[in-house]
Amino acid sequence: MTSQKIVDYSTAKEFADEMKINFIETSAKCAINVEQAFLTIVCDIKRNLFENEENSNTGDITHEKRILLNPGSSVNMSVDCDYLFKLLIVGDSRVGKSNLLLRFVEDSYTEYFRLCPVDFRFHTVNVDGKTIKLQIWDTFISLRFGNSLGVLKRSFRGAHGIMMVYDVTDQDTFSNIKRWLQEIETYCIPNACKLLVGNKCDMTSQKIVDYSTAKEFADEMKINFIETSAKCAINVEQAFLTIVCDIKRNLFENEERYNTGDITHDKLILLNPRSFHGTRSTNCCRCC
Ligand SMILES: Nc1nc2c(ncn2[C@@H]2O[C@H](COP(=O)(O)OP(=O)(O)OP(=O)(O)O)[C@@H](O)[C@H]2O)c(=O)[nH]1
Ligand SMILES: [Mg+2]
Repeated sequence: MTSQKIVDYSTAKEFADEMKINFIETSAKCAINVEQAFLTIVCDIKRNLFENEENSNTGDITHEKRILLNPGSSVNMSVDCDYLFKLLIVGDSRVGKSNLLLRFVEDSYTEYFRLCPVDFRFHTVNVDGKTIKLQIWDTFISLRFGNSLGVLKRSFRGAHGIMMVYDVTDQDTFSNIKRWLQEIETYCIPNACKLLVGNKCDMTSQKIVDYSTAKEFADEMKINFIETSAKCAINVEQAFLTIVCDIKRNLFENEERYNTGDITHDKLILLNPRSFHGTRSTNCCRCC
């Protein structure tokens, strides 16, 4: 009812931002944003649940409360894997973040795909005989909106690895990687593994950011770099495996530091859920 509209979007958005709650305009009559509204709150609950589950793992909330939030989880879902890694995919709008996730998790691709501002999928990989469960968070958060950064900040919490994606046909998305790096440095755990991903490499004739420029930048920043195409399934699995191996290497370095007393037990079990659940005895080798 645009002509009769009195409460304008920006007033309501400002209020919602102030109250730190999500906001969406809908039309039940014209089926505008209705599903999106429900999905937004569902994702929020889901994120809340997993944050609580993380807090439960670190002892911040009680076991009873966690079960209340997740009735099917009296047996923690992370026990069936050797490691549980949290990955985050960030980057400017339309660079192909969701499609990279879709390609990796479902081997599919779509021209139009939009998740809630932050959502995640699970995917399990096997690396060197270890079962690694990945909780991969997809975002569509813009650096331009202050409030989104609040959401981003929460998403960054506990992330072991971050994929920073740009579009090889769009210079701005590459230039903004520096800003994404700053956000990561601000909000992420120290030593979180980073991977620079140049997506849409199938669009060779429109390519603007060439491989050597991006590689030089990545080398300078001391991060890994890979070009991918979610559309043509080029290097997508490779990209995810690169960051997984990086995190795993990082973990073992930390485990060594734990053995030499440099790092606390709490930090270690966060990285290795199976050891937390007691299937590994204290004097057992790390391969259990
Ligand atoms: N040619 C080509 N197009 C791609 C590729 N990946 C994604 N696209 C297209 O780029 C557009 C954006 O893809 P998305 O996966 O939705 O991008 P996103 O980064 O998740 O976008 P937001 O969620 O809006 O931030 C869609 O039209 C995709 O079909 C790719 O590898 N090659
Ligand atoms: Mg997306």
